[in-house]
Amino acid sequence: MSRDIKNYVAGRFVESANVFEDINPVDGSLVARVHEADESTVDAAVEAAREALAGPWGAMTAAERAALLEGIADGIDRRFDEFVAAEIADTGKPASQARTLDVPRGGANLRFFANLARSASGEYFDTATPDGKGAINYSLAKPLGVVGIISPWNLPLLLLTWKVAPALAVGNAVIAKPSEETPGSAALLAEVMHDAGVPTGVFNLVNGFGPGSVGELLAAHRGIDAITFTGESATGTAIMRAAAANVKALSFELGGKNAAIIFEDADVEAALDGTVRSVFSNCGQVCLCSERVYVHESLFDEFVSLLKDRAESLRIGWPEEAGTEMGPLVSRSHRDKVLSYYDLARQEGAKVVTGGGVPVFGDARDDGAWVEPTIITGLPETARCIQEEIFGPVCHVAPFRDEAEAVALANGSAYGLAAAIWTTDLARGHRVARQVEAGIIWVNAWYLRDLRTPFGGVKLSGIGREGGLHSMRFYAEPTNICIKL
Ligand code: NAD
Ligand code: 6OD
Repeated sequence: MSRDIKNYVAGRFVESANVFEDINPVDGSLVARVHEADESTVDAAVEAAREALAGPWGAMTAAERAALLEGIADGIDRRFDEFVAAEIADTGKPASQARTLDVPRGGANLRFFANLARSASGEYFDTATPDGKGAINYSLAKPLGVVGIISPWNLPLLLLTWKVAPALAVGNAVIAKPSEETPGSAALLAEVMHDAGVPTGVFNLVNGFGPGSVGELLAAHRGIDAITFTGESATGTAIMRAAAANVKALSFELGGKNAAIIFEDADVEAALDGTVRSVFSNCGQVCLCSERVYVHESLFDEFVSLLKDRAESLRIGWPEEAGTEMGPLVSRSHRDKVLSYYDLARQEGAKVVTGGGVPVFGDARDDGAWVEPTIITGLPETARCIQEEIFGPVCHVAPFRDEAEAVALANGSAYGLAAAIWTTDLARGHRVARQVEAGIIWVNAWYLRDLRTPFGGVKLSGIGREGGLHSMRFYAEPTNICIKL
Protein backbone atom coordinates (compact mmCIF):
# COMPACT_ATOMS: atom_id res chain seq x y z
CA MET A 1 0.00 0.00 0.00
CA SER A 2 1.39 3.43 -0.91
CA ARG A 3 1.75 6.22 1.62
CA ASP A 4 1.71 10.00 1.48
CA ILE A 5 5.03 11.81 1.82
CA LYS A 6 4.61 15.37 3.07
CA ASN A 7 6.94 18.30 3.51
CA TYR A 8 8.31 19.12 6.94
CA VAL A 9 8.34 22.84 7.57
CA ALA A 10 8.57 24.74 10.85
CA GLY A 11 8.15 21.53 12.79
CA ARG A 12 4.95 20.45 11.01
CA PHE A 13 4.22 17.93 8.27
CA VAL A 14 2.47 19.90 5.53
CA GLU A 15 0.59 18.92 2.41
CA SER A 16 0.54 20.65 -0.96
CA ALA A 17 -1.89 20.93 -3.84
CA ASN A 18 0.50 19.19 -6.25
CA VAL A 19 1.27 15.52 -5.74
CA PHE A 20 3.63 13.34 -7.74
CA GLU A 21 4.26 9.61 -7.73
CA ASP A 22 7.24 7.82 -6.23
CA ILE A 23 7.71 4.61 -8.23
CA ASN A 24 9.46 1.39 -7.24
CA PRO A 25 12.01 0.57 -9.99
CA VAL A 26 11.88 -3.15 -9.18
CA ASP A 27 8.40 -3.60 -10.68
CA GLY A 28 7.00 -0.16 -11.46
CA SER A 29 4.61 -0.23 -8.49
CA LEU A 30 3.55 2.89 -6.61
CA VAL A 31 5.57 3.53 -3.43
CA ALA A 32 4.18 6.87 -2.34
CA ARG A 33 2.32 10.01 -3.32
CA VAL A 34 4.66 12.90 -2.71
CA HIS A 35 3.52 16.43 -1.91
CA GLU A 36 5.49 18.86 -4.06
CA ALA A 37 6.36 22.00 -2.14
CA ASP A 38 5.35 25.24 -3.87
CA GLU A 39 7.00 28.63 -3.59
CA SER A 40 5.06 29.62 -0.46
CA THR A 41 6.11 26.39 1.28
CA VAL A 42 9.76 27.05 0.41
CA ASP A 43 9.39 30.63 1.69
CA ALA A 44 7.87 29.31 4.91
CA ALA A 45 10.79 26.91 5.34
CA VAL A 46 13.29 29.75 4.90
CA GLU A 47 11.42 31.90 7.39
CA ALA A 48 11.30 29.05 9.91
CA ALA A 49 15.01 28.39 9.46
CA ARG A 50 15.88 32.07 10.00
CA GLU A 51 13.72 32.17 13.12
CA ALA A 52 15.44 29.05 14.42
CA LEU A 53 18.85 30.67 14.02
CA ALA A 54 17.66 33.63 16.05
CA GLY A 55 16.14 31.40 18.73
CA PRO A 56 17.43 28.82 21.25
CA TRP A 57 19.17 26.84 18.47
CA GLY A 58 21.48 29.80 17.82
CA ALA A 59 22.43 29.84 21.50
CA MET A 60 23.15 26.11 21.86
CA THR A 61 26.65 24.96 22.66
CA ALA A 62 28.51 22.60 20.36
CA ALA A 63 28.16 19.88 23.00
CA GLU A 64 24.38 20.35 23.05
CA ARG A 65 24.20 20.15 19.27
CA ALA A 66 26.38 17.04 19.33
CA ALA A 67 24.04 15.35 21.81
CA LEU A 68 21.11 16.18 19.54
CA LEU A 69 22.87 14.67 16.52
CA GLU A 70 23.52 11.51 18.51
CA GLY A 71 19.84 11.40 19.43
CA ILE A 72 18.98 11.54 15.72
CA ALA A 73 21.44 8.71 15.02
CA ASP A 74 19.78 6.68 17.80
CA GLY A 75 16.43 7.38 16.14
CA ILE A 76 17.72 6.01 12.83
CA ASP A 77 18.97 2.92 14.62
CA ARG A 78 15.61 2.40 16.30
CA ARG A 79 13.81 2.55 12.93
CA PHE A 80 16.60 0.78 11.05
CA ASP A 81 14.30 -1.67 9.24
CA GLU A 82 11.96 1.09 8.11
CA PHE A 83 14.90 3.02 6.65
CA VAL A 84 16.11 -0.12 4.87
CA ALA A 85 12.62 -0.70 3.46
CA ALA A 86 12.36 2.93 2.30
CA GLU A 87 15.74 2.81 0.57
CA ILE A 88 14.87 -0.46 -1.14
CA ALA A 89 11.42 0.69 -2.25
CA ASP A 90 12.81 3.85 -3.83
CA THR A 91 15.96 2.44 -5.43
CA GLY A 92 15.54 -1.34 -5.72
CA LYS A 93 19.06 -1.80 -4.33
CA PRO A 94 19.94 -5.11 -2.65
CA ALA A 95 18.78 -5.20 0.97
CA SER A 96 22.25 -6.44 1.93
CA GLN A 97 23.71 -3.15 0.68
CA ALA A 98 21.08 -0.99 2.35
CA ARG A 99 21.71 -2.89 5.61
CA THR A 100 25.50 -2.70 5.52
CA LEU A 101 26.18 0.62 3.80
CA ASP A 102 23.34 3.09 3.24
CA VAL A 103 21.48 3.01 6.54
CA PRO A 104 24.46 2.40 8.87
CA ARG A 105 26.23 5.34 7.21
CA GLY A 106 23.18 7.50 7.90
CA GLY A 107 23.73 7.06 11.64
CA ALA A 108 27.52 7.04 11.33
CA ASN A 109 27.54 10.41 9.54
CA LEU A 110 25.58 11.97 12.43
CA ARG A 111 27.78 10.43 15.13
CA PHE A 112 30.98 11.31 13.29
CA PHE A 113 30.11 15.00 12.97
CA ALA A 114 28.77 15.08 16.54
CA ASN A 115 32.25 14.06 17.68
CA LEU A 116 33.89 16.66 15.48
CA ALA A 117 31.60 19.34 16.89
CA ARG A 118 32.68 18.40 20.42
CA SER A 119 36.36 18.56 19.61
CA ALA A 120 36.27 21.64 17.36
CA SER A 121 38.91 24.21 18.17
CA GLY A 122 39.49 27.73 16.92
CA GLU A 123 42.59 29.75 16.07
CA TYR A 124 44.49 32.02 18.48
CA PHE A 125 47.37 34.40 17.74
CA ASP A 126 49.46 36.72 19.92
CA THR A 127 49.97 39.87 17.87
CA ALA A 128 52.76 42.42 18.43
CA THR A 129 51.78 46.12 18.51
CA PRO A 130 53.98 49.29 18.41
CA ASP A 131 53.13 50.20 22.02
CA GLY A 132 54.47 46.86 23.16
CA LYS A 133 51.20 45.89 24.86
CA GLY A 134 50.10 43.60 22.04
CA ALA A 135 46.79 42.20 20.96
CA ILE A 136 45.19 38.82 20.83
CA ASN A 137 43.43 37.48 17.79
CA TYR A 138 41.08 34.57 17.86
CA SER A 139 38.53 33.18 15.48
CA LEU A 140 35.00 31.97 15.91
CA ALA A 141 33.45 29.39 13.60
CA LYS A 142 29.98 30.88 13.21
CA PRO A 143 27.35 29.00 11.20
CA LEU A 144 26.80 30.17 7.63
CA GLY A 145 23.10 30.60 8.33
CA VAL A 146 20.45 28.81 6.29
CA VAL A 147 21.88 25.99 4.19
CA GLY A 148 20.00 24.49 1.24
CA ILE A 149 20.83 20.83 0.72
CA ILE A 150 20.04 19.31 -2.67
CA SER A 151 20.75 15.60 -2.87
CA PRO A 152 20.62 12.84 -5.50
CA TRP A 153 18.93 9.47 -5.68
CA ASN A 154 21.78 6.97 -5.76
CA LEU A 155 22.64 6.75 -2.03
CA PRO A 156 19.71 8.77 -0.68
CA LEU A 157 20.15 8.61 3.10
CA LEU A 158 23.94 8.41 3.05
CA LEU A 159 24.37 11.49 0.87
CA LEU A 160 21.67 13.52 2.62
CA THR A 161 23.07 12.90 6.12
CA TRP A 162 26.59 13.49 4.78
CA LYS A 163 25.53 17.12 4.44
CA VAL A 164 22.84 17.53 7.11
CA ALA A 165 25.12 16.26 9.90
CA PRO A 166 28.01 18.72 9.53
CA ALA A 167 25.65 21.60 8.71
CA LEU A 168 23.80 21.05 12.00
CA ALA A 169 27.00 20.26 13.91
CA VAL A 170 28.24 23.77 13.12
CA GLY A 171 24.88 25.32 14.09
CA ASN A 172 23.23 26.06 10.77
CA ALA A 173 19.54 25.62 10.01
CA VAL A 174 18.87 23.50 6.93
CA ILE A 175 16.32 23.09 4.18
CA ALA A 176 16.78 19.71 2.53
CA LYS A 177 15.50 18.67 -0.87
CA PRO A 178 15.91 14.98 -1.58
CA SER A 179 15.75 13.68 -5.12
CA GLU A 180 12.22 13.40 -6.49
CA GLU A 181 13.07 9.77 -7.27
CA THR A 182 13.90 8.83 -3.68
CA PRO A 183 12.01 10.86 -1.08
CA GLY A 184 11.30 7.94 1.29
CA SER A 185 14.24 7.85 3.69
CA ALA A 186 14.38 11.66 3.88
CA ALA A 187 10.74 11.66 5.01
CA LEU A 188 11.60 9.14 7.74
CA LEU A 189 14.58 11.28 8.73
CA ALA A 190 12.22 14.25 9.22
CA GLU A 191 10.10 12.09 11.57
CA VAL A 192 13.22 11.04 13.47
CA MET A 193 14.33 14.70 13.76
CA HIS A 194 10.89 15.63 15.05
CA ASP A 195 10.89 12.84 17.64
CA ALA A 196 14.47 13.62 18.69
CA GLY A 197 13.38 17.14 19.66
CA VAL A 198 15.25 19.06 16.99
CA PRO A 199 14.06 22.64 17.57
CA THR A 200 11.40 23.99 15.22
CA GLY A 201 12.78 25.28 11.93
CA VAL A 202 16.27 23.79 12.33
CA PHE A 203 15.55 20.99 9.85
CA ASN A 204 13.05 21.48 7.05
CA LEU A 205 12.26 19.08 4.23
CA VAL A 206 10.80 20.22 0.93
CA ASN A 207 9.97 17.74 -1.83
CA GLY A 208 9.97 18.40 -5.51
CA PHE A 209 11.89 18.52 -8.75
CA GLY A 210 14.84 20.58 -9.95
CA PRO A 211 14.23 23.12 -12.72
CA GLY A 212 11.07 25.17 -12.27
CA SER A 213 10.46 23.52 -8.91
CA VAL A 214 11.89 23.30 -5.42
CA GLY A 215 15.53 22.82 -6.50
CA GLU A 216 15.60 26.01 -8.49
CA LEU A 217 13.65 27.91 -5.81
CA LEU A 218 16.24 26.96 -3.20
CA ALA A 219 19.20 27.78 -5.43
CA ALA A 220 17.85 31.24 -6.22
CA HIS A 221 16.36 32.07 -2.79
CA ARG A 222 17.76 35.25 -1.24
CA GLY A 223 17.09 33.96 2.25
CA ILE A 224 19.41 30.99 1.81
CA ASP A 225 23.09 31.55 2.50
CA ALA A 226 24.69 28.43 1.04
CA ILE A 227 23.87 25.51 -1.20
CA THR A 228 25.49 22.14 -0.82
CA PHE A 229 24.69 19.94 -3.78
CA THR A 230 25.46 16.42 -4.95
CA GLY A 231 24.41 15.45 -8.43
CA GLU A 232 25.18 15.85 -12.09
CA SER A 233 27.74 18.37 -13.29
CA ALA A 234 25.21 20.03 -15.62
CA THR A 235 22.86 20.52 -12.66
CA GLY A 236 25.78 22.08 -10.77
CA THR A 237 26.11 24.64 -13.54
CA ALA A 238 22.39 25.49 -13.36
CA ILE A 239 22.54 25.83 -9.56
CA MET A 240 25.63 28.00 -9.75
CA ARG A 241 23.88 30.33 -12.16
CA ALA A 242 20.78 30.61 -9.96
CA ALA A 243 22.84 30.99 -6.78
CA ALA A 244 24.93 33.82 -8.24
CA ALA A 245 22.16 36.33 -7.47
CA ASN A 246 23.03 36.53 -3.78
CA VAL A 247 26.58 35.14 -3.99
CA LYS A 248 25.85 31.97 -2.02
CA ALA A 249 28.60 29.74 -0.69
CA LEU A 250 28.63 26.56 -2.79
CA SER A 251 29.88 23.05 -2.25
CA PHE A 252 29.47 20.73 -5.22
CA GLU A 253 30.03 16.98 -5.39
CA LEU A 254 29.37 16.25 -9.05
CA GLY A 255 29.66 13.58 -11.69
CA GLY A 256 32.56 11.36 -12.65
CA LYS A 257 33.95 9.23 -15.45
CA ASN A 258 36.37 7.41 -13.25
CA ALA A 259 39.30 5.34 -14.44
CA ALA A 260 40.59 2.06 -13.06
CA ILE A 261 44.20 1.26 -14.06
CA ILE A 262 45.35 -2.33 -13.83
CA PHE A 263 49.10 -2.73 -14.16
CA GLU A 264 50.88 -5.88 -15.32
CA ASP A 265 52.16 -6.45 -11.77
CA ALA A 266 48.70 -6.25 -10.19
CA ASP A 267 47.32 -9.00 -7.98
CA VAL A 268 44.85 -10.04 -10.68
CA GLU A 269 42.30 -11.60 -8.30
CA ALA A 270 42.25 -8.49 -6.12
CA ALA A 271 42.06 -6.20 -9.15
CA LEU A 272 39.24 -8.28 -10.57
CA ASP A 273 37.26 -8.26 -7.30
CA GLY A 274 37.83 -4.53 -6.93
CA THR A 275 36.87 -3.80 -10.53
CA VAL A 276 33.69 -5.87 -10.34
CA ARG A 277 32.72 -3.84 -7.28
CA SER A 278 33.76 -0.53 -8.79
CA VAL A 279 31.83 -1.09 -12.02
CA PHE A 280 28.67 -2.85 -10.85
CA SER A 281 28.01 -1.76 -7.25
CA ASN A 282 24.62 -0.15 -6.79
CA CYS A 283 23.98 -1.05 -10.46
CA GLY A 284 26.84 1.26 -11.43
CA GLN A 285 25.12 4.21 -9.81
CA VAL A 286 27.84 5.43 -7.48
CA CYS A 287 29.63 8.60 -8.49
CA LEU A 288 32.90 6.79 -7.75
CA CYS A 289 32.19 3.84 -10.08
CA SER A 290 34.78 3.02 -12.74
CA GLU A 291 33.36 3.44 -16.23
CA ARG A 292 36.80 3.42 -17.91
CA VAL A 293 39.00 0.42 -17.19
CA TYR A 294 42.56 0.51 -18.54
CA VAL A 295 44.47 -2.77 -18.45
CA HIS A 296 48.14 -3.36 -19.33
CA GLU A 297 48.29 -4.91 -22.81
CA SER A 298 49.98 -8.07 -21.49
CA LEU A 299 46.92 -8.77 -19.28
CA PHE A 300 44.19 -7.31 -21.47
CA ASP A 301 42.63 -10.41 -23.06
CA GLU A 302 42.79 -12.43 -19.84
CA PHE A 303 41.31 -9.60 -17.76
CA VAL A 304 38.45 -8.91 -20.18
CA SER A 305 37.57 -12.59 -20.22
CA LEU A 306 37.65 -12.83 -16.40
CA LEU A 307 35.60 -9.65 -16.04
CA LYS A 308 33.06 -11.01 -18.53
CA ASP A 309 32.69 -14.22 -16.49
CA ARG A 310 32.20 -12.23 -13.30
CA ALA A 311 29.67 -9.85 -14.90
CA GLU A 312 27.69 -12.78 -16.25
CA SER A 313 27.61 -14.49 -12.88
CA LEU A 314 26.35 -11.44 -10.94
CA ARG A 315 23.12 -12.36 -9.14
CA ILE A 316 20.51 -9.93 -10.45
CA GLY A 317 17.43 -10.26 -8.32
CA TRP A 318 14.77 -9.08 -5.92
CA PRO A 319 16.26 -6.76 -3.31
CA GLU A 320 15.32 -8.99 -0.35
CA GLU A 321 16.42 -12.27 -1.95
CA ALA A 322 19.49 -13.75 -0.28
CA GLY A 323 22.54 -13.45 -2.51
CA THR A 324 21.21 -10.65 -4.72
CA GLU A 325 24.14 -8.58 -5.91
CA MET A 326 22.54 -6.17 -8.36
CA GLY A 327 19.16 -4.50 -8.53
CA PRO A 328 17.55 -2.31 -11.19
CA LEU A 329 18.44 1.23 -12.20
CA VAL A 330 16.60 3.91 -10.27
CA SER A 331 13.88 4.59 -12.84
CA ARG A 332 12.58 3.85 -16.31
CA SER A 333 13.74 7.28 -17.50
CA HIS A 334 17.25 6.62 -16.25
CA ARG A 335 17.11 3.24 -17.95
CA ASP A 336 16.25 4.98 -21.24
CA LYS A 337 19.40 7.06 -20.80
CA VAL A 338 21.61 4.07 -20.04
CA LEU A 339 20.14 2.03 -22.91
CA SER A 340 20.71 4.95 -25.26
CA TYR A 341 24.42 4.70 -24.38
CA TYR A 342 24.39 0.94 -24.96
CA ASP A 343 22.98 1.69 -28.46
CA LEU A 344 25.40 4.54 -28.99
CA ALA A 345 28.34 2.28 -28.10
CA ARG A 346 27.31 -0.05 -30.94
CA GLN A 347 26.92 2.89 -33.34
CA GLU A 348 30.35 4.17 -32.28
CA GLY A 349 31.81 0.78 -33.25
CA ALA A 350 32.20 -0.90 -29.86
CA LYS A 351 32.41 -4.62 -29.35
CA VAL A 352 29.82 -5.58 -26.72
CA VAL A 353 31.64 -8.26 -24.71
CA THR A 354 28.61 -8.99 -22.57
CA GLY A 355 25.23 -7.45 -21.79
CA GLY A 356 23.96 -4.46 -23.69
CA GLY A 357 20.27 -5.17 -23.18
CA VAL A 358 17.43 -5.69 -20.76
CA PRO A 359 16.98 -8.92 -18.79
CA VAL A 360 13.65 -10.71 -19.16
CA PHE A 361 12.26 -12.26 -15.96
CA GLY A 362 8.75 -13.33 -16.94
CA ASP A 363 7.36 -11.75 -13.77
CA ALA A 364 6.49 -8.32 -12.32
CA ARG A 365 10.10 -7.21 -12.69
CA ASP A 366 9.55 -6.84 -16.42
CA ASP A 367 7.72 -3.60 -15.49
CA GLY A 368 10.79 -2.34 -13.62
CA ALA A 369 13.96 -0.56 -14.71
CA TRP A 370 16.43 -3.39 -15.11
CA VAL A 371 19.43 -3.53 -17.43
CA GLU A 372 22.14 -6.08 -18.01
CA PRO A 373 25.64 -5.56 -16.65
CA THR A 374 27.61 -4.57 -19.71
CA ILE A 375 31.24 -4.57 -20.84
CA ILE A 376 32.38 -2.93 -24.04
CA THR A 377 35.75 -2.65 -25.76
CA GLY A 378 37.23 -1.20 -28.91
CA LEU A 379 36.16 2.44 -28.78
CA PRO A 380 38.46 5.38 -29.49
CA GLU A 381 39.06 7.65 -26.50
CA THR A 382 37.09 10.39 -28.25
CA ALA A 383 33.88 8.30 -28.29
CA ARG A 384 30.99 9.78 -26.34
CA CYS A 385 30.65 6.54 -24.38
CA ILE A 386 34.19 7.11 -23.08
CA GLN A 387 33.81 10.82 -22.44
CA GLU A 388 30.30 11.08 -20.96
CA GLU A 389 29.07 9.77 -17.63
CA ILE A 390 26.57 6.94 -18.20
CA PHE A 391 25.85 6.08 -14.53
CA GLY A 392 24.89 2.46 -15.13
CA PRO A 393 26.45 -1.02 -14.74
CA VAL A 394 28.80 -0.59 -17.67
CA CYS A 395 32.47 -0.08 -18.41
CA HIS A 396 34.70 0.23 -21.41
CA VAL A 397 37.96 -1.72 -21.17
CA ALA A 398 41.01 -0.59 -23.15
CA PRO A 399 44.67 -1.66 -23.20
CA PHE A 400 47.70 0.53 -22.45
CA ARG A 401 51.41 0.05 -23.18
CA ASP A 402 53.18 1.74 -20.28
CA GLU A 403 52.78 3.89 -17.20
CA ALA A 404 52.91 7.19 -19.08
CA GLU A 405 50.16 6.09 -21.42
CA ALA A 406 48.03 4.84 -18.53
CA VAL A 407 48.26 8.23 -16.83
CA ALA A 408 47.49 10.08 -20.05
CA LEU A 409 44.44 7.90 -20.69
CA ALA A 410 43.16 8.30 -17.13
CA ASN A 411 43.56 12.08 -17.38
CA GLY A 412 41.89 12.31 -20.79
CA SER A 413 38.56 13.24 -19.28
CA ALA A 414 36.66 16.40 -18.48
CA TYR A 415 35.86 14.82 -15.09
CA GLY A 416 38.19 14.16 -12.16
CA LEU A 417 36.42 12.55 -9.22
CA ALA A 418 38.11 9.24 -8.39
CA ALA A 419 40.51 6.61 -9.70
CA ALA A 420 41.57 3.09 -8.69
CA ILE A 421 45.11 1.91 -9.36
CA TRP A 422 45.96 -1.76 -9.12
CA THR A 423 49.67 -2.64 -8.72
CA THR A 424 51.87 -4.59 -6.31
CA ASP A 425 54.68 -2.04 -6.85
CA LEU A 426 53.87 0.57 -4.22
CA ALA A 427 56.45 3.01 -5.55
CA ARG A 428 54.55 2.91 -8.82
CA GLY A 429 51.27 3.27 -6.91
CA HIS A 430 52.50 6.51 -5.27
CA ARG A 431 54.03 7.79 -8.50
CA VAL A 432 50.93 7.25 -10.60
CA ALA A 433 48.55 8.45 -7.88
CA ARG A 434 50.33 11.82 -7.81
CA GLN A 435 49.87 12.25 -11.55
CA VAL A 436 46.24 11.26 -11.85
CA GLU A 437 43.91 14.25 -12.00
CA ALA A 438 41.22 13.25 -9.50
CA GLY A 439 40.18 14.20 -5.98
CA ILE A 440 40.21 10.65 -4.59
CA ILE A 441 42.70 7.98 -5.65
CA TRP A 442 42.65 4.45 -4.31
CA VAL A 443 45.64 2.13 -4.69
CA ASN A 444 44.64 -1.54 -4.47
CA ALA A 445 41.19 -0.58 -3.18
CA TRP A 446 37.94 1.06 -4.19
CA TYR A 447 35.48 3.02 -2.05
CA LEU A 448 37.50 2.39 1.09
CA ARG A 449 36.25 5.27 3.24
CA ASP A 450 37.60 7.17 6.19
CA LEU A 451 35.18 9.99 6.97
CA ARG A 452 38.05 12.27 8.04
CA THR A 453 39.50 12.46 4.52
CA PRO A 454 38.77 15.16 1.93
CA PHE A 455 36.02 14.04 -0.43
CA GLY A 456 35.37 15.72 -3.76
CA GLY A 457 36.57 16.12 -7.30
CA VAL A 458 38.52 18.28 -9.71
CA LYS A 459 37.55 19.58 -13.15
CA LEU A 460 33.82 18.94 -13.87
CA SER A 461 33.56 16.75 -10.77
CA GLY A 462 33.05 19.48 -8.24
CA ILE A 463 34.01 22.46 -6.18
CA GLY A 464 35.47 22.23 -2.70
CA ARG A 465 35.86 19.27 -0.41
CA GLU A 466 33.59 17.73 2.19
CA GLY A 467 34.55 15.16 4.81
CA GLY A 468 35.95 15.64 8.33
CA LEU A 469 37.26 19.13 9.02
CA HIS A 470 36.73 20.09 5.38
CA SER A 471 32.98 19.85 5.95
CA MET A 472 33.19 21.68 9.27
CA ARG A 473 35.03 24.52 7.50
CA PHE A 474 32.59 24.73 4.60
CA TYR A 475 29.56 25.05 6.88
CA ALA A 476 31.21 27.72 9.04
CA GLU A 477 31.93 31.40 8.61
CA PRO A 478 35.27 32.04 10.30
CA THR A 479 35.11 35.33 12.15
CA ASN A 480 38.22 37.08 13.42
CA ILE A 481 38.08 38.93 16.73
CA CYS A 482 41.04 41.15 17.61
CA ILE A 483 41.43 42.46 21.20
CA LYS A 484 43.96 45.20 21.86
CA LEU A 485 45.54 44.68 25.26
P1 NAD B 1 20.73 15.34 -10.66
O1 NAD B 1 21.74 16.42 -10.83
O2 NAD B 1 19.80 15.06 -11.77
O3 NAD B 1 19.80 15.64 -9.40
C1 NAD B 1 20.32 15.83 -8.12
C2 NAD B 1 19.40 16.74 -7.36
O4 NAD B 1 19.39 18.01 -7.98
C3 NAD B 1 17.96 16.27 -7.32
O5 NAD B 1 17.46 16.52 -6.03
C4 NAD B 1 17.29 17.13 -8.36
O6 NAD B 1 15.92 17.33 -8.15
C5 NAD B 1 18.05 18.43 -8.21
N1 NAD B 1 18.05 19.29 -9.38
C6 NAD B 1 18.01 18.92 -10.69
N2 NAD B 1 18.05 20.03 -11.48
C7 NAD B 1 18.11 21.11 -10.65
C8 NAD B 1 18.18 22.52 -10.87
N3 NAD B 1 18.19 23.04 -12.08
N4 NAD B 1 18.25 23.32 -9.78
C9 NAD B 1 18.26 22.80 -8.54
N5 NAD B 1 18.19 21.48 -8.27
C10 NAD B 1 18.13 20.64 -9.32
O7 NAD B 1 21.55 14.06 -10.21
P2 NAD B 1 20.97 12.60 -9.99
O8 NAD B 1 20.59 12.07 -11.33
O9 NAD B 1 19.99 12.62 -8.88
O10 NAD B 1 22.28 11.82 -9.45
C11 NAD B 1 23.22 11.24 -10.28
C12 NAD B 1 24.37 12.20 -10.50
O11 NAD B 1 24.91 12.58 -9.26
C13 NAD B 1 25.53 11.58 -11.26
O12 NAD B 1 26.05 12.53 -12.13
C14 NAD B 1 26.53 11.26 -10.17
O13 NAD B 1 27.87 11.15 -10.59
C15 NAD B 1 26.32 12.43 -9.26
N6 NAD B 1 26.80 12.12 -7.91
C16 NAD B 1 27.96 12.68 -7.47
C17 NAD B 1 28.45 12.38 -6.20
C18 NAD B 1 29.74 12.96 -5.67
O14 NAD B 1 29.98 12.82 -4.47
N7 NAD B 1 30.58 13.57 -6.48
C19 NAD B 1 27.72 11.52 -5.39
C20 NAD B 1 26.54 10.97 -5.86
C21 NAD B 1 26.08 11.28 -7.13
O1 6OD C 1 30.95 7.87 1.17
C1 6OD C 1 30.75 9.08 1.09
O2 6OD C 1 30.96 9.86 2.03
C2 6OD C 1 30.28 9.67 -0.17
N1 6OD C 1 30.12 11.01 -0.17
C3 6OD C 1 29.99 8.88 -1.23
C4 6OD C 1 29.54 9.36 -2.49
C5 6OD C 1 29.16 8.45 -3.40
C6 6OD C 1 28.65 8.86 -4.66
O3 6OD C 1 27.77 8.29 -5.25
